[in-house]
Amino acid sequence: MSQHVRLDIADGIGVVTIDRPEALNALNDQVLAGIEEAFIALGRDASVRVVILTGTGKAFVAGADIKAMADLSPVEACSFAQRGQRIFNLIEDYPHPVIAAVNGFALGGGCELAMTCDIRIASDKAKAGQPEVNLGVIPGFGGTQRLARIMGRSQAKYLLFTGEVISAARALELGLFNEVVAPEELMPRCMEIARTIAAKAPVAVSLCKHAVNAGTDGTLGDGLELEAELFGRTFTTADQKEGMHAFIDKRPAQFLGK
Ligand code: DAK
Repeated sequence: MSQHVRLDIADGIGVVTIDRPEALNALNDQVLAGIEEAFIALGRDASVRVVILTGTGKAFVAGADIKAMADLSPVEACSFAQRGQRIFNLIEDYPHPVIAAVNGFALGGGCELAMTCDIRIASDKAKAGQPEVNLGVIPGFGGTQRLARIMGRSQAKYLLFTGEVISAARALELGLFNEVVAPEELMPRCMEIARTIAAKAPVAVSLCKHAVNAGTDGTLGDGLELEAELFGRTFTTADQKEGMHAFIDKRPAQFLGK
């Protein structure tokens, strides 16, 4: 694992911590490699049901590393973007929910990283934005696309054009953050949500994620067709039988993840 990224797994919950506080957790090659290694390792661990992604210090991630990017050639910039997008897709396509615990600045590539996660819980000290226009570039890790899908085109364009850095409270209003809590409550609240999700039927949770991700960008008809197919797939699992019979028997369900 990269020196800048830690992975801890306990009780079905993986915690990925970006730990490069001296550069506000800016995404350089080592940090990107560490995130990639962490999600590959998580993908191989069948015990994991939920992942929390966070940063150390006063930033979640303050963006792609401007110092590392400044003198890239166009070919190197393209390869950097492709690498970043591949890693961000790995998180978005990870089969279990990923919660961003946004502990501080989530700017540029950091805001884009948080947006690849399924749920964003933030400290009231967090700030978010896409300030790339201040640097003469546009977001390269999916920001124009995911921001508009989360908050609508008009609000996304405002943030993209102005580069404004917004408070956690404003990000909550815009739907970028799901919830804002006091800093000391951030990890306990994320763990509480993670434990709640981890207690549900894992295949059903995973298929919910897939249905939303794969089904909401096309027509409603196509999305409903996908939902019906995935609904049918849950009836191939032991957990569907267990969940329904536990309800009928008036007892808690014991899910096996199959
Ligand atoms: N990159 C590199 N270093 C950074 C950094 C960053 N994004 N953000 C902060 N740092 C470093 C600072 O340079 C400083 O280092 P030293 O001077 O101590 O060596 C250290 O972290 C502490 O930062 P500050 O001293 O600035 O701390 P403050 O509390 O005063 O200010 C700040 C915090 C977050 C307001 C400020 O650091 C800031 O404005 N940072 C830059 C935020 C930003 O502009 N982020 C967007 C980066 S651009 C693409 C792929 C990806 C992208 C674009 C294209 N393709 C390949 C097409 C993505 C672009 C971005 O993310």
